[in-house]
Amino acid sequence: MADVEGFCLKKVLVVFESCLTEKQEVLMDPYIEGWKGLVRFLNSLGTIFSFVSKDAVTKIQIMENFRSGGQQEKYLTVQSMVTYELASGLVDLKNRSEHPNSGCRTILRLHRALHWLQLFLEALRTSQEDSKTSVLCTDSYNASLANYHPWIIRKAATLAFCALPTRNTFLENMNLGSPEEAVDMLGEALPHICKVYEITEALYAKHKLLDLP
Ligand code: 1PZ
Repeated sequence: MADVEGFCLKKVLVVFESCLTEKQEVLMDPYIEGWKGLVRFLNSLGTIFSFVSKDAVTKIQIMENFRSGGQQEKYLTVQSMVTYELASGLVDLKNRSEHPNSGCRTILRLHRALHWLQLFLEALRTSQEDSKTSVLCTDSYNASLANYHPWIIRKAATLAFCALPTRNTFLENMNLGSPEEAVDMLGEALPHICKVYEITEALYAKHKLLDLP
């Protein structure tokens, strides 16, 4: 579907499918690509979400810099990044000090946001036609990402959610055809995002990285 007249979320969601290697590792380039697409979709919802997309863009850029820098092959997968950064002492484990923007802590922020996305899209998919997008979005945010955000950000986020369009308009904004067709696509695409999320979560848990400052 043409990007000029809108934005096809399906293309973005299928990118997450290509993140997984045979060895169940998460490839960095499609992960970054997927995030860029999500940011474009977010921007299509209006400037009220600029403060969100700005932060996501900053984090995407940090990861792109690693992927084009001198140690780029170390950042081929999330797994190789964790191994490399930990072995080289490149991760601040207690306080943000010498390595404030490690790949590990940056991916952790995106990873937590991916959990919110998963909950939100699943709620949207299974909701009734007259459900309020803002309520679905707030509930999934409170169940996930909000736990890591200070009060002021929670406040700003919850206020911005009120500007979300109705469920059917939102589904139509995905440019996948009718709301019913969009719901079907979500059913196909979401398991791939879940898988990427679960693998990253298990990796971070194994290395005790889930609370990186
Ligand atoms: C459909 C509506 C979309 C609403 C987006 C829901 C997410 C609200 C998140 C609010 C984030 C506010 C801005 C900055 C937050 C940062 O402080 C944190 C922690 O990073 P640190 O300060 O430690 O460096 N950043 C994040 O939690 C990452 C947030 C990324 C959000 C990406 C949303 C993508 C939306 C896709 C929409 C389809």
